[in-house]
Amino acid sequence: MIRSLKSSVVKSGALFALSLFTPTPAMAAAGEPNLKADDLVGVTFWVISMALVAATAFFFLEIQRVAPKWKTSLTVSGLVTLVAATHYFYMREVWVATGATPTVFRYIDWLITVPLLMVEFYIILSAVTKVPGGVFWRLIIGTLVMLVGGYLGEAGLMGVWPAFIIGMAGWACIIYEIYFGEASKINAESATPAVQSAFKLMRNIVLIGWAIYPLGYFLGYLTGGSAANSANMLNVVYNLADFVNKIGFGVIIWQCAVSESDKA
Ligand SMILES: *C/C=C(C)/C=C/C=C(C)/C=C/C1=C(C)CCCC1(C)C
Repeated sequence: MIRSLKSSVVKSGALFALSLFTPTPAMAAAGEPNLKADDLVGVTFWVISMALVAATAFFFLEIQRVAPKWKTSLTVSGLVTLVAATHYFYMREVWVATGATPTVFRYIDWLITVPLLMVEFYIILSAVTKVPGGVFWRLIIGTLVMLVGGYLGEAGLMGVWPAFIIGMAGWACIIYEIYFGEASKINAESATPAVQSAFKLMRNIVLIGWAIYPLGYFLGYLTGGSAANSANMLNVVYNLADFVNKIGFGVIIWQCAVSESDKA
């Protein structure tokens, strides 16, 4: 009785929170520019923002299904997609209304969501063993170097090539930590089989899924193509990358949490 009451409170809370972030069609009716049929980049902004909303509802609702020590990971996954969905509503408006690349919104989103994703590595290991704080800090510092580098390049505050190299160096630090550093050793030595396989999948996402971002940067700034083509490529590729790396990453954690919880 209490349990079902609690779960319906959780459910209505999650749905209410989502409804706050879902803009009404009135926004489009009030003279805002409409999404054009040939604006494929704009369509990807819409599709991804809705997928992020759905993923957020899913992760939050599934919290009640998993064992207590897995709830935090699912909460963080839901926060990542919630923060991203909210930024996508703004990015989509900028793109549809002006055709400009929403760089500032994009980087504010990344500045919040990428550290949250990094924290997931720390949390899933901490659910099964003791993890030193250094692991956490190395992941966060790598993230900041990567994002600050990218931003300086995209905002025109630095040459696009040197900024790219700084960003790549930050990403390399993260990859080192999760493939060869302390985080990887703790996983290999102390984690349960389900955590180990989730950890490995997650780090493959950071290596392969995340590689889509520097590819987007390259296509957007370093090919010497026309400004319009470059902006289209940049935004489509970043949008696709967010779909894989925010929703896909969350689904892996969800799968791990469910299989570990059902075992108990
Ligand atoms: C949810 C958002 C995510 C997971 C964003 C990830 C962003 C990156 C992995 C960005 C990487 C970049 C480089 C490795 C080089 C410089 C340019 C960046 C910032 C696009």
